Amino acid sequence: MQGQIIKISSNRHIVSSKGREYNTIPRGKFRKEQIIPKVGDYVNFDDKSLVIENILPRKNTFNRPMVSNIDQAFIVISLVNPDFSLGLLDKFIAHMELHNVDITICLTKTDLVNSIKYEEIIKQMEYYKNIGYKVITNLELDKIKKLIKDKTNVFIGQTGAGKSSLLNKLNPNWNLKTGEVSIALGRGRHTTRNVELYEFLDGKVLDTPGFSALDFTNYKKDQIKEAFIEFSKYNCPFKDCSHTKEKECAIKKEVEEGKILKNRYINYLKFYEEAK
Ligand SMILES: Nc1nc2c(ncn2[C@@H]2O[C@H](COP(=O)(O)OP(=O)(O)OP(=O)(O)O)[C@@H](O)[C@H]2O)c(=O)[nH]1
Ligand SMILES: [Mg+2]
Ligand SMILES: [Zn+2]
Repeated sequence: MQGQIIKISSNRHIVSSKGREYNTIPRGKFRKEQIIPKVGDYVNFDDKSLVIENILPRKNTFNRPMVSNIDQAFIVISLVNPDFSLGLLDKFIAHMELHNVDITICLTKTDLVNSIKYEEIIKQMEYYKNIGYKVITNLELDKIKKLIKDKTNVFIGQTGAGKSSLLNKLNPNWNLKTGEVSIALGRGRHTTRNVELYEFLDGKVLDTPGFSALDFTNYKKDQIKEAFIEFSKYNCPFKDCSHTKEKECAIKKEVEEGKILKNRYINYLKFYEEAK
C-alpha cells in the first residue's frame, strides 16, 4: 500500500493511508543503506507485516527539521522572548530558498514589545516584502489559512517562537502542547519533540521542534548567492562573481548605495565563509 509518514517517534513510523493510520517500522536494510525515512515521505508499506518497503521519490528533503516534500515554509519568528534576530531569519530563509520552498515570514509576540521596537522591526520587514516575501503576524489567521490551502506547509523557527500556539489557533482540535519560554536558560525547553503532520484545508501542516543552530557547511560556496533572491536583480560584470572580493561587483555597489540591506549582505558573507 501507499501512504505518507505523519509522525516518527523512536522507531515507530506512523503512516497515514486512505484515512487510516498504521504503526510501521522501516525495512532493516534502510539502516544499512543509511536511508532515513522522514515525516512527509510517501512510502510503500505492507499493511500485514507493517514494514515500510521503500520511499517514493522526494520533491525535497531536510535534515533540520527532518521533513520531506515541502511546498511552503512559515518561518515563525518572535519579536521578543526569544529575541528577534535578523541573522537567524536570514539563515532560515537561505536554507529554505536552497530547497526551492515558498517562504512566508510570520511574526509573533507583537503584543509583547513597545511601539518603538515594533516599528523598527516592521521597517526592516518592508525590505523583505519588497524583495518578494510575504510577511504576516500570527494574528492574521484568515490570511494564513488562505496561504496554507492545498499546500504542504512546514512551520519552523526557534523554540518558544510560537509555532504550536499558532497552529492551535488555526485548529483548536489539534490541541498541541505549548510551553513557557524558560527565561533562565534564555531559550525554550523544546516543547514540541517530534515532527507531526496534520491534514488541513486540502493541504498539510507540519509542526516541528524548534531549533536555531544551522550552518552552511554542506553547501558549495557558489550556491549561497542563490539563497539571496534580491541579488539576481543586479548584473555583475563578472559572470561568476562571488560578490565578495571582486572590485567592480554590482552587489557590493548596491549595498553601499543602500539598495541591498547591509545586514543581509553581511549574512551572505558569513554563510559564504561557512560553505565549502
Ligand atoms: N504574548 C504572546 N505569547 C505567545 C505568542 N505566541 C506564543 N506565545 C507563547 O509563547 C510560548 C511558547 O509557545 P509555543 O507555541 O510552545 O512555541 P513553539 O515554537 O511551538 O516552541 P517549541 O515547540 O519548543 O519549538 C507559550 O507560552 C505561548 O503561549 C504571542 O503571539 N504572544
Ligand atoms: Mg511547539
Ligand atoms: Zn558581484
